[in-house]
Amino acid sequence: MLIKSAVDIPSSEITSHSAYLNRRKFMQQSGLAVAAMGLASTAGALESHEGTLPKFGPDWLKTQVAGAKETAFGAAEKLTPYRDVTSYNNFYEFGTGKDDPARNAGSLITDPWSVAIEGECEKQGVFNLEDILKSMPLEERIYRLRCVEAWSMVIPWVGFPLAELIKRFKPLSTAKYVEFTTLDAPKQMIGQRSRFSTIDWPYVEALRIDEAMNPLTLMAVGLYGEILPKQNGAPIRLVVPWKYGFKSIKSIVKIRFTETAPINTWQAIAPREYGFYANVNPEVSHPRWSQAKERRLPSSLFKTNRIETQMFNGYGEQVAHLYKGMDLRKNY
Ligand SMILES: Nc1nc2c(c(=O)[nH]1)N[C@H]1C(S)=C(S)[C@@H](COP(=O)(O)O)O[C@H]1N2
Ligand SMILES: [Mo]
Repeated sequence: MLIKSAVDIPSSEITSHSAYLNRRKFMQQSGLAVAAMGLASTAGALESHEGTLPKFGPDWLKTQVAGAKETAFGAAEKLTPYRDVTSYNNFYEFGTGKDDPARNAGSLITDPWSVAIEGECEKQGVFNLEDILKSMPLEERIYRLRCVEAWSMVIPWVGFPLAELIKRFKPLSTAKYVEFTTLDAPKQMIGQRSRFSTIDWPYVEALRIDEAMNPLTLMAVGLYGEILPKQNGAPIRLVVPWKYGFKSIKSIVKIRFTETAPINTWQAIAPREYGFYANVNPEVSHPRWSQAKERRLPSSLFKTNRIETQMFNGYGEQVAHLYKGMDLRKNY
């Protein structure tokens, strides 16, 4: 049953940052007040995107995500609405059209989920998601996401620094790279069944270990205060905000520490167009288009919302030191 809330925040306001945070605050406060009165929580009725919320996923994860700590990350940024974040996607395992993942990802089984830890580390093994997230404090971080195709979004993620996870598995001194692999399950993923696919599944991405350990690098398990929708990479994905979106690999089932640089999926398909680093860089064009500007979603024919692209997607202060002395034209 849907209980009408006492405070209705107009949907036109809901996507602005302050409205979102105020709503969260209200939900927390009302949650407390309601609990004190011994009544069921009505917080769900406040959701502007009610009806499109994930109806799958284990309760323990939903509870943990809902309790994520707010942070100051990206607080000045205007959020891309939930609808755009969850209906305009790249997830080729579910088709190549932007609306294919939202339509086709329902068949993905996200619970139970486990992640295999392999390679140059002390603690290898297969760990279920619940154990990985146990005692992992979740936080909310608002990050810009810049796709190599020259569109971008602003997304409030819920997750934890990848560094926290890496430390637990005790990488050896020979671990120079960290490789991530997406689920390989053609029965669940219609795009993996396609005979026309140019991708050699499963999707693979990797970072240098110092990039992986950078405090900005996030493992996300939620967005907009909810668990990740399947089209956004449920139940766990990478988010590397200073790199083009294809580095932010979805639905991860394996993390492997390696001594040599892995070959990533897009790098293997078109090495002249997609390099290992893929740092957002307005000065280095893609061979087929300029990277100087981007289309910030939501955008339309009449309001294209084109903005200047920033070096390292605006995160240079935190990450430029990682590439000191490197020629970023060669290391694209
Ligand atoms: N496994 C997998 N991960 C992926 C992709 C993909 O096709 N498969 N697409 C990437 C690209 S190109 C982008 S821009 C982002 C998009 O993330 P979003 O749909 O959550 O905005 O996911 C990245 N992660
Ligand atoms: Mo992308």
